[in-house]
Amino acid sequence: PVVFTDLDGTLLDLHTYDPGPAREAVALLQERRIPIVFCSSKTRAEQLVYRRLLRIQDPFIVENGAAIFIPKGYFTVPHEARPTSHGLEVIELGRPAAAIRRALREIRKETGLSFQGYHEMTLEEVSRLTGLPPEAARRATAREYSETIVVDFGPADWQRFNAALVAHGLVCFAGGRFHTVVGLGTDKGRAVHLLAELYRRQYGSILTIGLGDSPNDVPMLRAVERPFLVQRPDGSWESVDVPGLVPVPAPGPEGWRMAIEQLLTQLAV
Ligand code: 2M8
Ligand code: MG
Ligand code: MG
Repeated sequence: PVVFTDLDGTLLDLHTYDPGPAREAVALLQERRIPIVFCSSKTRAEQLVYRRLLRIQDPFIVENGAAIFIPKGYFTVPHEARPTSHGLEVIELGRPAAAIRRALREIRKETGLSFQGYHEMTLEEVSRLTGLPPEAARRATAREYSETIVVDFGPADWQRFNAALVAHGLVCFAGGRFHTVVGLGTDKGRAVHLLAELYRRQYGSILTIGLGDSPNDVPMLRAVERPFLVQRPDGSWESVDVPGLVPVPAPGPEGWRMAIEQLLTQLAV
């Protein structure tokens, strides 16, 4: 098996960014040598910190499916990836952040809509908005293939904004609290499909598991055989349309722990 998981609001508490009770379940997977693949809108810099914290050494998917990072030598079968820093190789699926930021400025001029991207805020503003300490806020702004934006649109403005994005070859996904813009055709599901294929080339058939909490997780949940949806902090589930979805009756990391325990029980029989 391979576990693909969202971070914020799923493996990590949406507000404290802490894995809390999920740590026990991470350890259970690690004892069984089951890979844990982060699949999040978080950046490479942010995910490196959580990999270190949880001692995870598996590949990871950043910025809403825009790139896959693979430790050098992790797969021995050949695949398309180019070397980068931290002993990693990268498969880039999205568009460069600079081009996305440029297009967003043009869209603002064309539509007159008002929205604000991380790169247009000070570090203090991003820190206050996200609740991340300044150093972590800096890692969130170190975006390579996306831009997180803050918007307050009604339905009509959303329609105009989405149309403008598509015209510029972009698309926007709703995370737990904000929206993140990536290149059109980029989503968590596409990256999961590609990475699952690399696992299959290496190991033959594998069971794929997915855990998420938000609309941007839907493509990932649709791409796996066992999709789990954890609750929001208020105890509700995001309304999503995913065949075979298992709603977990607990929020964030507590739900993550329950889902993994349930999975391991099923795998044991
Ligand atoms: C953004 O991600 C969250 C989680 O899904 C969201 O969209 O609501 C990203 O900018 C991420 O990089 C950042 O760490 C997070 C902070 O809450 O916000
Ligand atoms: Mg989330
Ligand atoms: Mg996320």
